[in-house]
Amino acid sequence: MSNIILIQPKIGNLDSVNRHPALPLGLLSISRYISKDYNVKIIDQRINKNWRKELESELNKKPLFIALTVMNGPQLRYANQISKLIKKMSDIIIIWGGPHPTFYPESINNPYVDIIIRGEGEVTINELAKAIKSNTDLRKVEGISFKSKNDVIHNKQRPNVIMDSLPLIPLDIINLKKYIYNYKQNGKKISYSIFEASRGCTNDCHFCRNSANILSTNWRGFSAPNLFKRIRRLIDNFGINYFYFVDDNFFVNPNMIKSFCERVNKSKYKFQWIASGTVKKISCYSDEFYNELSKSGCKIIHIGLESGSQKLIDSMQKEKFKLSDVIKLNKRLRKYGIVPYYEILLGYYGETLDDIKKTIRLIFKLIKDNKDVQFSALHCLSLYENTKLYDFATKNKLLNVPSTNLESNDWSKAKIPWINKERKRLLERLYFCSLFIDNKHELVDSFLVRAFSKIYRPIALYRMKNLDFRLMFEHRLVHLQNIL
Ligand code: B12
Repeated sequence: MSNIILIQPKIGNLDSVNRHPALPLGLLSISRYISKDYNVKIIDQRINKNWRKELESELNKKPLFIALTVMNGPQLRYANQISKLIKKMSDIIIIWGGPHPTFYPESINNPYVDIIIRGEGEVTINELAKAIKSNTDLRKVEGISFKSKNDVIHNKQRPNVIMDSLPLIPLDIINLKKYIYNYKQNGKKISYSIFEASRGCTNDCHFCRNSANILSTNWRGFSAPNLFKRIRRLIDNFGINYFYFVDDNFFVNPNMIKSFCERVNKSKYKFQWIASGTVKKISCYSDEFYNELSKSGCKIIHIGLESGSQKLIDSMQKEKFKLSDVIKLNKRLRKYGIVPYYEILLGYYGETLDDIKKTIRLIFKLIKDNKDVQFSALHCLSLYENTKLYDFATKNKLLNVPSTNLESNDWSKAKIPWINKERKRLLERLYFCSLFIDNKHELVDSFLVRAFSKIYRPIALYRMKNLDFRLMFEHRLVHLQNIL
């Protein structure tokens, strides 16, 4: 059997505060088919300090190829470093897959990359492995871009998978324990992991990768029985009892969710879960529905709010909603013990100081109505190539460089071309304070970070409410910046 090496590069500062990095779901997912016919090995740079040694020893065994998962931001920098290192040591084929090459196919021009896989990788990597092994024409493999002599060839896009048709993820190829986060909650042992239930999104936020015209990201999910079966396997075999569904929009199909909750509620299985959705989708559920959700263990819902300015919401989101809907939703969720976690970003095109103040006022109103509420860090948006916002910026000549510097698309930095120095300063200070305005830090491994958060919270709230950043030097604690 040939060997295939898959690499999970580091993410960024997050790695140093969390001892339990997220399950490498992308790589596990693409191993579903290939793990049967090849020896698949995952080298995870986040957890293996000796990854270089491991890589060297695997290279000596002459694998069929090495493939890396790459998202933009700091991970892209690590992926570049690793690929360069491999090219120095060998002539083994290097493949990149994941969100970055998918939404930026130009990454095939990177001198250290031979092939990129665009979009979902499960079927493509299997076909590609067969083609490489049998030395057949790569032009027949849908969903890849590759170099051929002095040319770059972009093959046709592969259609998206039907979720229920996917085999189970091969958990035996990793040491799962390293990815499960165990902690105590009210004296009870919690074993927490990420998982996925659906792909794609129905909203079309102009800053989001789902708005990229380059790929169809139509929404699809597991059916209720299938999702429940996959979850039971993780509970029975690995004792996981807290799931974070990383889907962009879990709440699209009410019938599926209702049926999923009913199954859970009728069964002996008890677990908790977190998922994300849009304001519009979550708001239209009935009280009875929320009751079922809450009984089934739904603890936190991530809600794509994005701004406290109606004008900005209307200009960036397809699914229209009013801010008054959010205030109602906030109170309703409280009744059912479900914590709303609002996703908010700053720096959208056209955002004024007054819009920022509106967002802050809304945050404080939501906290006043529901003390458990949580917020994402108020990071400045990252401008991703090929999104609607990026296209708009290109057409209107707003970009001062031909392409954004994708490597440094880091949440802690305000790096968009249309904000001035003063606004950048404000956004970076707001970002730092927003890390500590609620109790989201409770899930962070580092005791130091948790302790700092508790002490700093009142100061963070004061600074944010009054936009008072006098004598502020604490945001220079860069290692704390990327943690939440
Ligand atoms: C969990 C998660 C994280 C985790 C870690 C993930 C990990 N693997 O270690 C954490 C919280 C650390 C994280 C951090 C960040 N994230 Co994140 N994250 C996610 C999230 C929610 C889920 C990823 C996942 O597991 N999906 C499920 C799997 C099955 O899907 P997948 O990874 O896309 O894999 C499929 C394909 O992409 C492809 N594929 C993936 N890898 C590979 C590899 C090969 C070789 C092949 C062939 C195919 C392939 O095949 C897979 C199956 O079809 C996604 C959003 C999403 N819904 O996917 C964002 C997402 C990946 N994150 C994103 C970003 C930008 C970040 C940050 C860099 C943000 C920032 N600007 O700072 C930060 C880093 C912060 C820091 N400074 O340290 C973006 C990437 C956008 C882009 N164009 O690259 C996403 C898509 C969110 C978004 N909508 O914008 N993230």
